Amino acid sequence: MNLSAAQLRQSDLDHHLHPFTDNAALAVEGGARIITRAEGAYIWDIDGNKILDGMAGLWCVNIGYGRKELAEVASQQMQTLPYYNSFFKTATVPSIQLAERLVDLTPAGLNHVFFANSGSEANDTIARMVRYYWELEGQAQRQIIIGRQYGYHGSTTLAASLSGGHMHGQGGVPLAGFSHIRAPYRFGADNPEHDAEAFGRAAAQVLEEKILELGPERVAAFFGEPVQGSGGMIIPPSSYWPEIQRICKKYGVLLVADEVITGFGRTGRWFAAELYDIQPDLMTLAKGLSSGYLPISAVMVGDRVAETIIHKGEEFVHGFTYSGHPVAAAVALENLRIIEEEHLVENAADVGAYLQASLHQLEDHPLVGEVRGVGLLGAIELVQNKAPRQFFSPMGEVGTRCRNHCFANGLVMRAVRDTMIISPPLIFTRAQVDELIDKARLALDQTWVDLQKASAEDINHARIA
Ligand code: PXG
Repeated sequence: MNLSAAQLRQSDLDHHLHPFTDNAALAVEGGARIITRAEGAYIWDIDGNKILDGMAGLWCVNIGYGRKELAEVASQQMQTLPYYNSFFKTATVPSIQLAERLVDLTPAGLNHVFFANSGSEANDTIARMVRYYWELEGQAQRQIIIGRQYGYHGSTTLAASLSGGHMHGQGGVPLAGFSHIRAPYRFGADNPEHDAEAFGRAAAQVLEEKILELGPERVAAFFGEPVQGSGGMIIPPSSYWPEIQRICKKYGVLLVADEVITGFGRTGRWFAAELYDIQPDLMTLAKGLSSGYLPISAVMVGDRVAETIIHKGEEFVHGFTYSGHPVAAAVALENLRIIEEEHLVENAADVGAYLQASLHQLEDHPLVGEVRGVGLLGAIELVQNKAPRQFFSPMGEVGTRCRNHCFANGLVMRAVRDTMIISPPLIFTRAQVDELIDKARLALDQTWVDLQKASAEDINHARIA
């Protein structure tokens, strides 16, 4: 039986609890937009609307939609060996090949891989691994893990604890053993220092203060996204990461780079660790690893931790049924082949530079306080007043309004608070950047008109009152 769009929408409302969604509000708004197919950088909804996907799904469809090669590889692997695990002294060919490929691609020193199925699971894995590492090193009191405000590392209880305060408060989060420092968010700072580099260093030095406050002998690791994605596209000044690295080294604290968003070409380099010259002890990978075609994630483990776990440890009692799933691993390998052979990292750098230049053209808009970005990541900050910088209050309403206009204009752009976020597939062309900027400008204009109308109505209401 073929259900109509309205029937599907109703069924969705009746039975499907959506992630990160106010399900009651979704019902009031008439239910979900149902996406039915996709090709390249475009998605289509059930009503036939064609929409430019400025978010690559959820920051993950790096090679774009509709690549038949991945479907064929998955089909082949399913027919040969649909499943086997890597527990109990077994392995599968794709998982072995993918581990080697990842060791080759990632920065030097990351020579071991542990597979999971999502970024959240990979980060859970790292938290257990680093605490176990310190136990094996005879420093079992090193248990505290430091994350950052606006950080996002996933939604399991542990990954949400590690994430910033916006993820805390519901369902027993945060767990004990996590601490947080501020983000290098210059545009959002109360008193942004004029000099970006000085601001970056100061934001990093908060880590040293926190380590000293907690006691270095109690701190296991620091987790950071090289660029904070879903926290609002927070791009650190170039002084930030070298200082973080110096501080971690000084106190022996393990440095974890969560490259779930920034990995696999997003910033115009294979990994943002290269861009910022970070030498992480561990690295989290997911999303672009398979371009979202199947769920798979990986923990890259550096020699320091791997040597201890392998040579001093016993059985590491940790793993998932689907760790190193052969079909997901085969699809990931094919995805990496396409990224490499089609020079998509270079395309992200090249079209990314064009995107950054194009975004700057929006700075003259009355709603735009700042644009920023790197590679194929972009952000547009919407403000009530440009100078002095004043955010809207309450935050988030104007961003949501702008996002809704974008959708209606045929563009997916995400809103974080009042920051519009862009993260298109790495196959993006200059023509698609132009299309994105045109649609974004239209949405900004429509949002501006809405705000003028609202304030005119406020004035009229005030007169009547
Ligand atoms: N680390 C980072 C840096 C992420 O961005 C995760 C870990 C968790 O990955 P999984 O696979 O467990 O979801 C993420 C995920 C958004 C949005 O709205 C962002 C993510 C997930 C869902 C929504 O921006 N990032």
